Amino acid sequence: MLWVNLAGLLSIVLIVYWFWLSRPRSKKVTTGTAIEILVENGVYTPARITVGVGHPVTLRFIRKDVSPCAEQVIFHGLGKSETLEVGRPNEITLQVAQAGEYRFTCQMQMYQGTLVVTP
Ligand SMILES: [Cu+2]
Repeated sequence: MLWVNLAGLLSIVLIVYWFWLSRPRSKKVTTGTAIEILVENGVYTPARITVGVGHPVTLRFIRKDVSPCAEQVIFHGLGKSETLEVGRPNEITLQVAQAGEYRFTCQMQMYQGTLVVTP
């Protein structure tokens, strides 16, 4: 009985670990072209995007996840958010004047991404 409980507990820990921590770590560097970001299964792909400071960048969100969880993307520290429609590309253009790392998430912070702005 104890082993069953331990096994159950371990699988919960593994699921939580997988869901929260083992996110794809792809990145992309651009100079002005649009970057396509897939919104599906609780992850943004790519979840890490690198841009140069002061360069305008267009993020094109393709939302495949119909759940309400995915419907908003919020750029923390940039004062920008957008409602994402299913079935059409959602483009957001950003131009960040200060280097640093800016998180972008859904409204519940289940979806997580990072915009890395390099000097
Ligand atoms: Cu969410």
